[in-house]
Amino acid sequence: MLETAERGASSSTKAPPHERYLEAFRWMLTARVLEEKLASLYRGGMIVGGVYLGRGQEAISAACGMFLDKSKGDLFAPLIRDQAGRSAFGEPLLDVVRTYLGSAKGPMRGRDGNIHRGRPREGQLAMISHLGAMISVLVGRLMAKRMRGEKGFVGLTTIGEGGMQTGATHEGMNIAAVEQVPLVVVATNNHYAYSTPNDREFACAALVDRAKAYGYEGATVDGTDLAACLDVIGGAVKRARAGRPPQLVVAEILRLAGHGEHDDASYVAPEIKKESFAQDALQRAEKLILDEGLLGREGLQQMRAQIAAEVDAAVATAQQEDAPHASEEDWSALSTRELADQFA
Ligand SMILES: Cc1ncc(C[n+]2csc(CCOP(=O)(O)OP(=O)(O)O)c2C)c(N)n1
Repeated sequence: MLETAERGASSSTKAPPHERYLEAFRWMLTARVLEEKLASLYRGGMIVGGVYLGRGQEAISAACGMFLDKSKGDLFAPLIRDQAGRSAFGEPLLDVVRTYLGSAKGPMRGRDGNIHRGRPREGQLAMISHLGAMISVLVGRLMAKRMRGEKGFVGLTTIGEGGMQTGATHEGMNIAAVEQVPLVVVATNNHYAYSTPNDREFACAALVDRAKAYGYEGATVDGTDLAACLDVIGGAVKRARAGRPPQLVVAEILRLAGHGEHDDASYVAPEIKKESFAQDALQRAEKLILDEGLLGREGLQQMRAQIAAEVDAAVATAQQEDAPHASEEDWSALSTRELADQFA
C-alpha cells in the first residue's frame, strides 16, 4: 500500500503545472455558479424534484474529471456531488439544465429530472441512486472493454463515506481487485450521510485502511486543497492506467450544503464547522490562483461573469424547449420500443 499522502506534502514537493490550477479552478467555479443557479431555480419552484449540490466538493470532483481522457476510452461514473467533474469530463451545460428543467432535448429526454443523467456511449455512465451500485456497473464495463481487447483505459467512480458502508460497495470493490481492472474509487468523507454523522456510519479508524484489505493501493487527501487533489487523484489515475492494482483515494471535507436543497442541514454540529476540513475548497482555490499570480481579482471577476453568462444562456435555451409529450411518448422501461420488443 502507498504511503498516505499528507496534506500539502505531495502538493508542495510535486506541484502540477500551473495551467492545471487555472483549468481546475474554472471547472470548480463553473460547478459553483451553475449550482447556485439551480438552487435559485429550485427555490423559485421551477425545478420539479430534488436538487443536490456539490458545494465544498469541487476540488476533488474537478480533479476526477480532469485526469480522465475520453480519447483513451476512459469511463467516469459520477455521483450527486460531481458537477465539477462532470463538466471537466466534457458534460455540456445544456445537458445539465435541460435535465433539471425537463426538456425533451436533454440526454434523458425529459425522463429524469436531476442527476441520473449520462452519456454512456461517450464514457459518462448514467448514475444509479442505490449507493454502491455504480462500482460494480463500472467494473463490468471495464471487464467488457478488456474482453474486447481494448487497452490503456481507466474507470473512475466516486462514493460518499455513507455509500461506502453498503453491501453493494463491498462487492464491487472486492471484485475489482479480484479481476485487477484499472479502477479508481474516489471516496469523499464529507462527515454526514444525509443527517448521519461519522460515528454512526463506521467504526474503523480510517476508511483508507480498507484499501489494504481489498487489495487496493490507498491514499488520503485534504479535499479542500486543490493542489493536493490534483496531485493525489492525478497520481491514482496514472497508477491505475499503468496496470497497478485498483486505487482508493479518501478525501476529507465538510458538506457545505444540505443533503439536497430541501434540507437545511441544521443537524451539522457547530464545532465541526471550525475544523480545517470545513474550509471552502473554492475559496482556497481562489487564493491559490491569486497567490500564484495566475489571475488577479479583476480576472477572477471576469471569469465568474463569463461563466454566469454561459449558464444563463443555457437556462434560457432549455426553458423554451418542450417537455416530453404524453401523447407521443412511449414509456417503456427500456430506452426504446425496439429494445423492449426484443424482450417481449
Ligand atoms: C442503498 C441506499 N441506501 C440509502 C439510500 C438513500 N440515500 C441517498 S443519498 C444518502 C446519503 C449518502 O451519504 P454519503 O454516501 O456519505 O454521500 P453524501 O450525500 O454525503 O455525498 C442516502 C442514505 C440510497 N440511495 N441507497
